[in-house]
Amino acid sequence: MSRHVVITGASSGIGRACAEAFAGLGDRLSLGARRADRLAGIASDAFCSQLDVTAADSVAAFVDGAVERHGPIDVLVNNAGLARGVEKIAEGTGEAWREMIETNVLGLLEVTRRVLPQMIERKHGHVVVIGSIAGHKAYPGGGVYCGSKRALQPICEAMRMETLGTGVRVTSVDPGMVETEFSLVRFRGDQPKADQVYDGMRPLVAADVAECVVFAAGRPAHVNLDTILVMPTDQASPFHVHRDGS
Ligand code: NDP
Ligand code: 8X3
Repeated sequence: MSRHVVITGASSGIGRACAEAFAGLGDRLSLGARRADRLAGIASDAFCSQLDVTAADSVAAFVDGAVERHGPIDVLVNNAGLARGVEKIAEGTGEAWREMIETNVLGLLEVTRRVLPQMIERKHGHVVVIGSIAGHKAYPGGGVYCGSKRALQPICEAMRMETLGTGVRVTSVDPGMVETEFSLVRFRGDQPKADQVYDGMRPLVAADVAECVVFAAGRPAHVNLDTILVMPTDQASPFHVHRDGS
């Protein structure tokens, strides 16, 4: 039976790939991002709407619009997120820190709190969170981004405890390096620097991560995949990346 799948940050990368994968299974989609013009055409009959997860009124309007179009939400994919900069803590700026924490943590919470009560009431639903290897291992220049992704682990753990007995599932899909617009955003539009990140190694592509999301969401109702850590074969940790010639 077709599910109503809501995806935040569907205008690019992993979010877009998730939208394409669920659309291929015939699910009903609600897609949000700030660049709403990019959402049109991803899937026919999708509810596409401008969404800024850092703005509570935008989140409320998006979730209300989604439910109005496609009914109760079966799967929420909390994907919207970003890293901004590679400054060390001593050189960082409050602006970039706030942007990451407001998007990756507070934004995710705002969307989730709008959706979760309906799932608990229906005793059915699946919250998928896109975490990161960065939430498992910190690295210099990534302190705040890593912290924002680490924060998702206790949030997911607590949600599992709080929804125990309701049938609601919570899965964290935590990828290593994925070639998307992520590095371009992190390096503030500097394409050569972004390309360098993946130089000589084979990163994951967004569809690899989407497959994990779709797999988790497709398990029988009694099975919850807690955490999926998915890495490129060429990456063993943030510090161990095999590159041609290395
Ligand atoms: P992209 O930059 O390609 O996509 C990020 C998406 O998030 C875009 O669709 C963007 O849409 C959306 N987004 C950002 N800020 C907001 C906001 N305030 N409100 C709504 N949407 C927002 O990168 P990825 O696909 O790689 O990133 C997706 C997720 O995967 C992120 O959470 C990231 O941290 C995580 N991740 C990425 C990895 C990688 O190596 N690429 C590895 C591990 C995790 P728009 O700008 O239109 O609003
Ligand atoms: C993105 C992966 O290793 O660049 O979450 O932090 S990493």
